[in-house]
Amino acid sequence: MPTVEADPGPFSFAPESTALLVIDMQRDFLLPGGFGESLGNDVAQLRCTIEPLTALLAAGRAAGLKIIHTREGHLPDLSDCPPAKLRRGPMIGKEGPFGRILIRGEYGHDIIDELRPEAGEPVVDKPGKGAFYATDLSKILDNDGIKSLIVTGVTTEVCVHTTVREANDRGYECLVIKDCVGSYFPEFQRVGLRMIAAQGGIFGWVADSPAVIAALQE
Ligand code: C5J
Repeated sequence: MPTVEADPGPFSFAPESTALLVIDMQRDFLLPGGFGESLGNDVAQLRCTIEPLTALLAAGRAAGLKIIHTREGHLPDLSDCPPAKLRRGPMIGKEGPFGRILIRGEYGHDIIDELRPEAGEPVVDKPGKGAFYATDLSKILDNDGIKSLIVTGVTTEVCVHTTVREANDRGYECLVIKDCVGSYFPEFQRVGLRMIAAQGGIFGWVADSPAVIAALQE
């Protein structure tokens, strides 16, 4: 069974029951000139994940891992966007440089070209930060007997963290890939990753992508 050197200890996984989860690698969050940048964020802090994630995806596909992508966003009429979220994110649904911000079907809502899903890879649209809330993710994982998740994407302390916490409570073993998750805030990246593996791995494990790629290729 492939085993990866990780924090707080070795992480072993069976490829046939492991999914590689790619969270919210969307243009609205990652493109220069987009929604994320318009909030004053430095998108370079997220864009540094693209290259390692491209390599990890290639290795995951070659090893036969199930690949699942997610996108955060809402229906055009915003009926699935809680008023409380809209009050604190008033730009959601407004016209931006890449279409209506975080609205399904708009250019900015979709996944960046570099990480475009391949045919047959599920794309889970989620209205919340967690990938389990109000989605079919549990069913998709159950149907394929998935027990372990290799977690990547953005942002580390928001959608990645929420999803890992949801997954951990549902009994999945989560390995978070440190160079394949990104935050606009270096401090949140550092502390977010520490929080996953603290206290003996309270939410899961943390490792580098080269270690996972090497394990997949053994
Ligand atoms: C945020 C996300 N940060 N995908 N979304 O609002 O983490």
